[in-house]
Amino acid sequence: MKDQDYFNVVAGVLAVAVVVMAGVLLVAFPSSGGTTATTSTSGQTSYVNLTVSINATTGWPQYSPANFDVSQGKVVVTITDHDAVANWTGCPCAVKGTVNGVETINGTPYNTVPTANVAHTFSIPALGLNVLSPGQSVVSFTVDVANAGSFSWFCMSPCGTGPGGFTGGPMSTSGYMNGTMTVS
Ligand SMILES: [Cu+2]
Repeated sequence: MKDQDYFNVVAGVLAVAVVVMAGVLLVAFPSSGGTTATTSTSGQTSYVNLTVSINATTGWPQYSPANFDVSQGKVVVTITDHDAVANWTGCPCAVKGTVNGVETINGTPYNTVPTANVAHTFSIPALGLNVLSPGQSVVSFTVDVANAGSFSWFCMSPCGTGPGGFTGGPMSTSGYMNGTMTVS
């Protein structure tokens, strides 16, 4: 018998032995309750639906919900923006911090959003996230969140129309153009 043949025979015997041992172990230690695996939270995908609409009492644009919970992993966010079309010349309109660096607006992907209609942004500096939300549109993006924690988001667009001018009203009132995404 050549050395190579001998090696093949030994390898074959070992392979059979491993399979038999695995079977013995399965019989000896059946998993309790039929559960064979636990689900890792890092593999989950969370879905968040936000709307931007005009608050009937204050007349200010408002994200809803402003505060929400997600799981670690991929977070798919959809923003339905009912606010009016608004031009923001010179806006920081590059999409940042999303999966593939894109957001879709009414189904079309963008890396940079035209300034002609950017009513609001959804920005989380701690995650390097910047997403633009044009008025009268549906925006969607995915952000991969590796760590648990509380992440403050806010709108960078000067959309305030109340006391304090463009940085007042909804920009400076909790729950309108700012809030918290809690990741666990
Ligand atoms: Cu805004």
